[in-house]
Amino acid sequence: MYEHLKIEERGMVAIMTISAPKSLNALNSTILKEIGEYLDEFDTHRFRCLIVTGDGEKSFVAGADISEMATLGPQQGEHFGKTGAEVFRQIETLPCPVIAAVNGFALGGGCELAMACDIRICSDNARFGQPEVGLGIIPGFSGTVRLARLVGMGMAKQLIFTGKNIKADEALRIGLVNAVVPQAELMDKAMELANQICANAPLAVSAAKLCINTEYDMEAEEAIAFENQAFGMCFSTEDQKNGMQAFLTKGKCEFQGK
Ligand code: CO8
Repeated sequence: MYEHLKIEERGMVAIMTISAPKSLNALNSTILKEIGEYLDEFDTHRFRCLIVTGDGEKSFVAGADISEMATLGPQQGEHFGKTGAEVFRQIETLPCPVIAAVNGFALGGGCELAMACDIRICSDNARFGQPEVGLGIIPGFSGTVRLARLVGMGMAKQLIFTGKNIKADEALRIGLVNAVVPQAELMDKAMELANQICANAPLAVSAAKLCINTEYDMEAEEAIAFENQAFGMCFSTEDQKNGMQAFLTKGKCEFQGK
């Protein structure tokens, strides 16, 4: 049992809801620890997709907990940042895809959490931003790393230097989210995406995630070689045999993840 996480399981999809309503789901050390523990235990054989969302209709995550950070010194600040960055990296490297269903404010650490996920969709009331410089700090949960990769250097610098929030439609326009839907439809949309992913061969999806993440930082030659190897590995799976056989016999394959 977690104090600040609600976990739900719908078939092959797990849903992790961050819940700290009094602070608009702001991330404190306890929540970061709980997310880390949940991901450590995450059953990648049973679940083929994880959805991350926030409790309530107002906020996904309104940032790192400012009341916890207010009195930190440099070493403690670095430690807090490192803790968040490590947990977010766990999300990014989880073998199955992770969808952020952003249901409101995704500010500071909340925007950084969404960016650590593979796919972001949001409700029409969502707001994104990196307001840290207005608090005398910088994005510390890898926001300076991931925002530029997602929306380009110029837009990332504008968002981080001004600290201004943007609305859902602007987040869509700059490619920070993949889709905007009415709030009442957010979880249905997230589940629809998740189920589309779950219907595919999980080892192949996982290999594709590893490839995209890893190859991003490689030179082209090295990246292509990495993909070649992963592609070859797919041919050692039963799913590849069954998937291709099903196509050739005009059947449907229920992938087993083997
Ligand atoms: N931390 C702590 N408490 C928060 C936070 C937060 N990030 N956000 C909101 N709360 C609390 C408020 O203090 C308030 O508490 P109370 O009712 O006790 O006064 C409650 O949540 C409700 O908030 P508001 O009354 O402010 O609600 P509004 O609807 O008026 O405003 C906003 C909503 C716009 C979301 C507003 O709350 C806000 O601006 N929040 C702060 C957003 C922010 O600056 N986030 C970035 C934080 S810094 C960060 O995330 C850095 C990440 C990297 C860390 C690296 C470590 C070194």
